[in-house]
Order: sequence, then C-alpha cells, then structure tokens
Amino acid sequence: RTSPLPQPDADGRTREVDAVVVGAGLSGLYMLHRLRSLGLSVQAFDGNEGVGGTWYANRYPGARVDVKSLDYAYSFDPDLEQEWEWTEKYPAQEELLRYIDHVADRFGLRPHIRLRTRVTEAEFDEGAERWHVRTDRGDRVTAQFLIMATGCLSVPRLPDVPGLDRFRGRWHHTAQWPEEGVDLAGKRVAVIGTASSGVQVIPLIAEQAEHLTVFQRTPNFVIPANNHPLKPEDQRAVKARYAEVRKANRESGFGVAFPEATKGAMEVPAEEREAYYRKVWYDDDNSLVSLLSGYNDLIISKESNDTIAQFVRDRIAEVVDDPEVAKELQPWDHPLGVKRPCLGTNYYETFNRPNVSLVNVRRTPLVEFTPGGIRTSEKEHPFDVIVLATGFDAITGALTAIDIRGRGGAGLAEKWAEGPRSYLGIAVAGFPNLFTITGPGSPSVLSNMMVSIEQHVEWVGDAIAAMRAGGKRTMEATAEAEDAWTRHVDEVAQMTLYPTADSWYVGSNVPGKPRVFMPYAAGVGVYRQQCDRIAASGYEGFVFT
Ligand code: N01
Repeated sequence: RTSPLPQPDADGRTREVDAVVVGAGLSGLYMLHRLRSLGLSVQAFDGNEGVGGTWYANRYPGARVDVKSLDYAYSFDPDLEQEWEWTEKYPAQEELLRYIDHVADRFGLRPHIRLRTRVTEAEFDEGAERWHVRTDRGDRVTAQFLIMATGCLSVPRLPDVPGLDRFRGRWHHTAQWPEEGVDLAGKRVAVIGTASSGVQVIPLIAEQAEHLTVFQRTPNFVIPANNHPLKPEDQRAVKARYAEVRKANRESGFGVAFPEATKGAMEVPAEEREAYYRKVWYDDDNSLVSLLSGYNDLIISKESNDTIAQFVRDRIAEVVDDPEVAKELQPWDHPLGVKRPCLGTNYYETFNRPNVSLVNVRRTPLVEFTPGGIRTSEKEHPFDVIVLATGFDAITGALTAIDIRGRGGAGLAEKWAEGPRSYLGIAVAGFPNLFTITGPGSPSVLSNMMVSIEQHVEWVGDAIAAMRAGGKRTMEATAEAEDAWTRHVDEVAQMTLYPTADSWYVGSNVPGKPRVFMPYAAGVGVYRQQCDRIAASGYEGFVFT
C-alpha cells in the first residue's frame, strides 16, 4: 500500500472548488473520478490514513467481503474489470484494499484527496448558493456541490456498558483495528458481538488465543461461506460475458443476479425444500443471494421463513458437539435474512474447541468492564484483550455526525430526529446541491453495495452534468417529493418481515435512535427504473435555480 504523504494543516485560506466529496472509500473514489471526468474541480476528504473507507478500517483477522469478488468489483471501466485478477471467491480485506489503492492510482485520484482530515461542518450559503465546508484540520473550502460518500457502516459503536476506560488490558473495536495487528498468542481474549464482524473474527482469534470467551446477546444465522481460490477458467468465463453479468446484476433485487423464484416455500413438498437448502448449504458456489432467492416469499412469509430457519438450526445442532452450546447458538428471535445473515468459515465448529467458551449475556448480562476484565451478573471474567464486534451507528450515523446546515441554517441531524427523510436516498429538501451516496431510503445495505454505489454516483454525476449543460445553479428535492418517497420506503418495508427484527437496519442498536426501517426494500432493479424515469422526466420532484 502506498503510504500517505504527510499532510500539513490547512493554511487558513478559503479555497474554492466545484465539488467537495466527503469520504474516499469505494463511493467517494468513484464520485471523485466521475466528477473529474466531467471537468469539475474536486476536493475529497477522508479521516483515515489511506483510501478505502470500510476496507481501510476493518482490518480485523478474518475480515472479508460477503459478495463474490467478480460481482463486487467496479464495473465502470471495462479495462479495469478485465485486468484485475481476483484470487478468491470472497477476497480478504488486504486484497480489497490493494484493489482500491490500485484504482486510486490508476485514475490519478490521490492528489485530490486530503487524508487524515474529517469534515466537521458544512453550511449552505443561500446568497452565494455554495456550500462552506470545514474540517478538523482547519480546511475551509467552498463548493457548489457537496457529496456525502460517508458510508453506511463507518461510525463504530461501543457497547453501552460502563468502565471500558478502567480496563488495563488492550481493547479494540473490529472497525478500528490497528494497522500493525494485535498479538493474541497466549492471551485471554473476549469477543463481544456475534454478528458479521464477530462471526468472521471469532474462528481466527480462537486459533491464536490461549482462551477465547464469546459474549453473545443474539444468536445469528451463519451460512457457510464455502470460500475458495478462484479458478482461472471460472474467472475467464465471467469476464468473457462481463457486460451481460453486470446488466443482470443491475436489474436484479439484491444487486447480484439470480434466477427469479416462481414459487413460495410452502408450495413445494418439504423434501424438495430441504434438498434445495442442502444444495445451497454445501455448494461451493453458494451465496447469501442463492439462499434467500430460492423461494419468492422467504422475506415476506413467516411460515416460509421458518422452514429455512429450522434448516439452519438443524445444521447447528449437527455441527456443535455440546447440545447445550448448540442450543445457545440457535437463533429463534428473528426470521432468517431480516437481520443481515452472516457468512462464516468454521464458525460453529469453533465452539467445539476446548479453548473457546460461550457466555449468553441475555441470561447473565454484562454489568461492567473492570480493570482486569468483564463482570457479568454472574461473575468476573479475567481478560488480557477485549474485542468489540459491537457494530455501527448505521446508515445515518456518519451524516448526522457532521454539522450539516441547509437553508435557513436548519440542521440535518435535527431534521432527521424522528428518522431520516430523503428523496430517493439521494437528496434532502432544504439542502440544495447536497447528495448522499447510498443514503437512507435507497437500497444500499440490502444490496451488493458496489451496484448501488455505482448507480448513485452515475445518477448524481448525470444530474450535475445536466445542470451545468442547462445553466442551473442549484438542484433541490421538494418537500412533497421527499414526503412521498419517505412514505413509499416505509410502505414497501411494511410489506416485508424486515421491520419485525431488532437490527441496525431499524436503528435499534443505538439507544434513542428512532425506529425506522432505513433501506429501500424493493430491490435495486426496481429502484434504478424509478431513478431513471425521474431523470428522464427532467428530474421530477426537484426544483432548480
Ligand atoms: O455489527 P452488528 P457487525 N452487549 O451491529 C452485539 C457489515 N459487515 O459489525 O444482535 C452485548 O451487526 C450485537 O448483539 P445484538 C454487514 O452488513 C459485513 O457485526 O444487538 N452484545 C451483535 O451481535 C453487517 O450486518 C461483513 O443483540 C452487544 C453485535 O454486537 C454490518 O457490517 C463483515 C452489545 C453487533 O452486530 C454490521 O456488522 C462485517 C452489548 N452492549 C460487517 N452491543 C462482511 O462482508 C452490541 N452487541 C462479511
């Protein structure tokens, strides 16, 4: 990885650019590239020491993507997609970061990015019709456009348990893992959290630690990743028809094409269902999408969902030697897929190791961190290292953390106090020329993020190009369009089982966050059609000056 250049603090002067892009992860880098291709001057900022966003920050052992590499890669440049060789079905964080660094270099993006610099404030100047942006390093920049490429899962959450500052060992959140790694050999290690991050890190920590104690509040459904090196001939075969693959992904539900199921799970005999689930479970080429797309009602019918949930519970009982531990690991409190299901490698098997124990913190809740470890309602557990796989203030957290003020000085965080309101998940009434990449109200986290990111970046780029061609200065969602879209997002969610579970999709992991199902659940294909129709209509629902 290219080391970041030392960057001095800002010199106090206000600079003027056409656009500021906040974030230099997968969305920020592509937005930067797109706007530069349109001839705009752009300044991007990122708080990390390097580009890559999620893939820069999440360096914990086992971190890897849960969408197949060939689907997760950028599609915007045919040469890039042909030339880059992926090594695995699900590449690990280092490989993803290598890829992102390559993209930053290949498209000459680095000179336009200020790293280790967080945007703290952005205020719209109604007179000048420009955004005034400030950073924690003293930068002052004004820009016509402000694009928030801040990520859906970029603000880590610590558990609301007192005493972490008193703990004398080392503690790390999985999303703030030190670049130099953490020596776990011979250590007594705790992991709190058993969702995607926990499920990935737990088996690898178990291999290194003297003893690992896993603190589980909610068991999750963990599907075997069946990860493997990509065969060159398989990679060649996809690349030979890449355009077709990409088109199908864009038109699909989750951003990864899969033959559409025509039947509900209860419409076929139990043996046929079981055979399908079994095939997916053991198939080398399986994916979350193949699991959830086998029947057309798994996310809308509890009865149908129960069939697949029970299948997974049976597999857990099969793999885990101790029946009591198996029972603890079986999820009962939510349908499969309505919280993000996890992909795992040796996850359930890890609980058969003699150096791993499981604590159910619903039965014996966490009371406090102590200087020596963690106290539950039952006893104190001594630790050398505590790993917090406790998630994020998702989707809105990175946006409301910045003091963003639109017309009349109105704040975005205040506007969203009762839940996010957005038009298409892209634009917010009262905040002209502000665009959110994969914002609340767009498919975002319910999809292959790369498909959603590219669609948003291209839609926003096209809108800006159209404005410039038409001599327009500002573009703003109307309150009516925003209201109607926000209602629509909720209506679609209510047709599914998604809102039934406590999850970061509804903000229930952050105390005080309003319970609103934030992503748009109609699928990326349907969503794209609506975005395209709105653009073709001359941007219905927007006003221009
Ligand atoms: O975070 P999470 P994550 N006491 O919020 C527990 C993506 N991702 O980092 O469920 C005890 O899902 C919490 O328990 P509960 C992916 O989209 C992708 O794992 O709230 N436990 C839960 O078990 C994913 O969905 C990949 O009861 C506490 C865990 O911590 C998203 O990121 C890899 C607690 C938090 O789970 C977030 O995943 C990693 C407390 N006080 C992440 N507070 C891949 O691509 C929280 N928990 C594979």
